[in-house]
Amino acid sequence: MSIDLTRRRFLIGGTLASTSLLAGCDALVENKSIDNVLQAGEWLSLKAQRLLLSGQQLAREYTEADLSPVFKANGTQLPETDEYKRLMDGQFADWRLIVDGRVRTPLSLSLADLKAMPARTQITRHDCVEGWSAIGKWTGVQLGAVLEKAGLAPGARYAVFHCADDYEQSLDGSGRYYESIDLVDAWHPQTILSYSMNGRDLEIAHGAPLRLRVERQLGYKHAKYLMRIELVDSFAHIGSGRGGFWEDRGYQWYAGI
Ligand SMILES: Nc1nc2c(c(=O)[nH]1)N[C@H]1C(S)=C(S)[C@@H](COP(=O)(O)O)O[C@H]1N2
Ligand SMILES: [Mo]
Repeated sequence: MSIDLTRRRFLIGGTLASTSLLAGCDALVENKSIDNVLQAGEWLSLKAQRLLLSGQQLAREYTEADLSPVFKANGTQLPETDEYKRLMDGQFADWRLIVDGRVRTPLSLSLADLKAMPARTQITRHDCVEGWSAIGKWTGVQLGAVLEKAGLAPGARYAVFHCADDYEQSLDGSGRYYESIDLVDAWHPQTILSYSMNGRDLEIAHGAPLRLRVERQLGYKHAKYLMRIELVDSFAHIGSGRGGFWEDRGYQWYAGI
């Protein structure tokens, strides 16, 4: 068996185990019994172990001095759907992030809900296949924390990010932007749902109100204008079945750098 398969199995096992351990963490707040303390400790080491055993490396992080004076906006810079325009006109007060599919508890989260969760800030370099890079500062909530809230149901293997924009009307008729990552990247500490760039609210051009940062992969994986995260066992039924808008047009699904 390849190392990758072993890793995948470990992670899925770990993820399912974590949902019950997480229930222990919640209970800890109300009831500090020894059982729960042990469970919380186990949960922390599980996360640490997962990171070590999977050989997850962090993408390089930079300093404020490295920030690019100009960060190009690419792809869609203003979604044209009526739904998005309505949400934008209301300053995204009515926007909700849906988390559904193979989860135990489907979620509908407002921007305030996401901002109330622990935040992570990271200064990273974005590399676009079109041949430009830029360093930006991103703040958001770790995707793993959101998925822990929802709890994975059996069969969850990938997180699919459904976006608000139609990038083009071609192929199967729908040019809706979407992307997907596996659970290894979903739980990577630098994989965040970002609502702030360079210390300011995320601009429309960069994916407001919420975009994915998945720092060890190329630019097209960083889905902007997030509307829904769907947990699936396969993405064969979505778009043209290759796991993303650009993957359906020939790009690689795993865009690690
Ligand atoms: N929804 C959506 N997400 C997207 C795109 C897009 O067109 N629509 N373009 C991708 C590409 S190719 C890149 S390089 C980055 C650009 O992000 P930026 O506009 O913040 O520079 O977003 C990615 N995510
Ligand atoms: Mo890109």
